[in-house]
Amino acid sequence: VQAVFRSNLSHLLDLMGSGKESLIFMKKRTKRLTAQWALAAQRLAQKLGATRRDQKQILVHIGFLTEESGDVFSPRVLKGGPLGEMVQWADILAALYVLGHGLRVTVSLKELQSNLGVPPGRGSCPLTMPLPLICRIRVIDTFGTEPAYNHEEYATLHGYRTNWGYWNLNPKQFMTMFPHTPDNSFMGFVSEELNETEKQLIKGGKASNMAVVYGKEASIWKGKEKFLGILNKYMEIHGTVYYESQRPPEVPAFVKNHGLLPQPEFQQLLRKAKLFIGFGFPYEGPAPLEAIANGCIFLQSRFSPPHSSLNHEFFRGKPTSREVFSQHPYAENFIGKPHVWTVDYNNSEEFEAAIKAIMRTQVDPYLPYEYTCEGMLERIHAYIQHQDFCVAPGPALPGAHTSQSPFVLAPNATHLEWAQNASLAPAAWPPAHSLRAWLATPGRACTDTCLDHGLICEPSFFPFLNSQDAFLKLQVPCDSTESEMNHLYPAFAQPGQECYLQKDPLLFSCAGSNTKYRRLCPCRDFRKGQVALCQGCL
Ligand code: U2F
Repeated sequence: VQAVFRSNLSHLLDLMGSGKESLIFMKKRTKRLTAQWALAAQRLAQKLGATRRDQKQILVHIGFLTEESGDVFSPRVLKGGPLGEMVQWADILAALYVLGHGLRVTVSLKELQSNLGVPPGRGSCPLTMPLPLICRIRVIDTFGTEPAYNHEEYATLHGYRTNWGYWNLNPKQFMTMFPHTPDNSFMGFVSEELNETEKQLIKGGKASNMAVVYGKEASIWKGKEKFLGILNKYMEIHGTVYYESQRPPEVPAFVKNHGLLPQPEFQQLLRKAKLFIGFGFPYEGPAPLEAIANGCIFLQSRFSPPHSSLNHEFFRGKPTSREVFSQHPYAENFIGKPHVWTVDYNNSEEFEAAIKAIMRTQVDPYLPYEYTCEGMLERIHAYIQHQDFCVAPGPALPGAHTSQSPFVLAPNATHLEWAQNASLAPAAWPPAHSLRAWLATPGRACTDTCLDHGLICEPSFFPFLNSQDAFLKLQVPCDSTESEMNHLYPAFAQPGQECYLQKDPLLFSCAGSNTKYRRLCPCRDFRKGQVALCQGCL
């Protein structure tokens, strides 16, 4: 069956169920964005022309919202708790629905099990799932799971075992909120897009001295008096901090606190403001993208040393060793100046100078293509058409065989999965001709090495580099070659001129580095504003 684009989302709203504050938030968002989704669908349909799209049957289990997992989100929706995840879940559902796929949504373990036809107790976690289902899973995983943490035996032996991960999935089955490491698939979410008239209106209506502070929870403001004091010399400060009856003590009296706002009103506030200022938390949320899309400049602190699971409570236990150099690395690296200013907050002069310069800087509202509705539809369309983990070439995955029965799963994290059509040909994707190999400098990860060359690491190309022949072609002088399990291999160790090959394809990893090694890195090009897709990848 061919998938047909949908522009009426009322049936989706019914599918999403009701009752919980989290679902109410998600449904309001979906309803508000209906026109944007419809327009995006029209544009993508035009772009794809006569491309055949198969309709998939997709079950989305929102594990985090189930009673079985404790549903910590729903009670905090109206109290300043995280909304970023719900933004993403709403947008994923909308994208799948608009693309025309068959959709089912479950928010309890019971519903999940009855949809899967598995006995109670099974089905919520890949480790307890029937094998044929495993290769059909997609896991929505905000911060990502690096291969070293995903490989159960390796993680256990080498200290990478955390509360999450070690599921032996193809790392691409984990789908993230931002493009962290290309070992995972970048799923993303959307931000509202402005048309030209709206952009002009907003530019004209900006108050150059109005700042909005990033942070709906009072704790984020704690200990920030010094910065707020400096900022207050130049700008009128607004906040959207949740409070019960009186002003939270962390928020100084000179701040105009609106309380937690409904999403559309928060957008309106951003439209008037010049500056959106972060104080270091939350990490990597949607709000800075919304601010920039509404013509604000985002000012944030540089982290030196960088935060990671090794030194910061928030990241501890997360299956990643990624080092975070600022509150919002995507904003810093993929957007940058003039929209994003990353400065050392410990240096008051630098901080103050940035505020003064920002007040004089004109910017246009800006939204990267990958965070528009069309960009998200394009990306998910490409994944659905091309990613097939049941017939993965190279890596021998558990449950790597096809079956007609659709989908599945999830415990604590939210998981999303779609059925793959068993007849789908395992065509190489991305196409192998986009491979560009690079030998990293000692201590450099493949993620960074590829970016250094204006490219992106592509883990599915590792098998092409994992041979003596590949080392030879790159003119690496190997005195000897060994094959071992190590997530940094293939690599070259300088003293001794030894070349190392990867023994277990499940461990191929763009992330990771060690000064002992020069890693052999598979890179590819990417579309401007759509880093997940190579030039010839649609
Ligand atoms: C992140 O979650 P957060 O919810 O803290 O992320 P934010 O960037 O603050 O924004 C989420 C949404 O909240 C909305 C705003 C954003 O789309 O439009 N909002 C609102 O409705 N009313 C207001 O007054 C202010 C904002 C992140 F997404 C998660 O991955 C992290 O787990 C979490 C903790 O670091 O931070």
